[in-house]
Amino acid sequence: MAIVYSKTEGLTDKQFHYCPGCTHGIIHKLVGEVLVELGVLGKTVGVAPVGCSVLAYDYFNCDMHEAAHGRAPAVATGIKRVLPDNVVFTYQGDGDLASIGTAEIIHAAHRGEKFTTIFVNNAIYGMTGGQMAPTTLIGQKATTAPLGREVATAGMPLRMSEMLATIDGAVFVERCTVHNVAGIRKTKKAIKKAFEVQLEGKGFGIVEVLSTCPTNWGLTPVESLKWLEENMIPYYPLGNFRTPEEGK
Ligand SMILES: Cc1ncc(C[n+]2csc(CCOP(=O)(O)OP(=O)(O)O)c2C)c(N)n1
Ligand code: SF4
Repeated sequence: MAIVYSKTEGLTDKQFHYCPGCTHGIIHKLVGEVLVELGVLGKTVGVAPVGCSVLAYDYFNCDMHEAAHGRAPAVATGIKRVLPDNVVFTYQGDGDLASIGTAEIIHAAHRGEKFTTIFVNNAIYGMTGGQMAPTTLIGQKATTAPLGREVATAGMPLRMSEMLATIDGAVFVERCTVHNVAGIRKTKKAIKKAFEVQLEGKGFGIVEVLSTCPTNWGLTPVESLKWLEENMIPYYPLGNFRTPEEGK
C-alpha cells in the first residue's frame, strides 16, 4: 500500500507524553517539518524550556539543550553567538516566557539576537497544575484564581507579541493558532518565515501560537478548541505584527 503520510524526520520516534487534545504536539510537528523543509535539521540547536514541553529535547530530532525556567533566550543567545552558522530556536510556554522569563525574552529581542522563538500560549501554567499565568484571561479560572482572574488584583492579560513588536531588534513577530486546519497551515508558514529571517541574519523572530490545555482548562479536547477560538482569539488577535520589510 502506498504511504500517504509519515511522521516528519524532524521528530524522533519517541512517543509524546502530552495529554489528549493538547496542541503542543501539533506545534512540535510543524517545527519539525519546517526544519526538514529548510534543510537545516542537521545544523539546528533547540533550547527546551521548563513546562509541559520540558521533554522537547527527546522529541526534536536535532541537537537540544535544556534551560532553567524562563532562561531559554539567554541560553540561545550564548549558543547562537558561539555557533553563528547554526540555526537556533527556543520553544517556550507562557509561564516560562511571559512570567519568570520576561526579562530574558525582552532583552534578547532588544539586542536583536539572531535566533527564533516558538512561544506556546495556552493561558495557564500547564505542567504545575493550572496556576494563573500573566496570559490567563479575565474571568478564567485557575488554581490560584478559583473564582477567575480579576483585573483589580492581577491586571489585564499580557499581550507579549504586541509588546515585543515595539522593540526594534524583533524583526519578525506573528501570532497564530492551531485550533483548526487553516490556522495550522498559517502557523507553519509563520514558523517557516521566522526561521528564514534567522537564516538571512536579520534579527530576532518570534511566533506566538495559541494552544490548548484541556487538562487544566477542565474541558474536553473538542471543547478546548472551541474555547480557544471563542475566548483567546478575541483578546489575542491573530496576525503579523512585524516583518523584516517593515522593521529595521
Ligand atoms: C525557577 C523555577 N521556578 C518555578 C518552577 C516551576 N514551574 C515549572 S513549569 C512552570 C510553569 C509552566 O507553564 P508554561 O510555561 O505556561 O508551560 P506549559 O506547562 O503550560 O506548557 C513552573 C512555574 C521551576 N521549575 N523553576
Ligand atoms: S497539562 Fe495542559 S499543556 Fe500540559 S500536556 Fe496536558 S494539556 Fe498539554
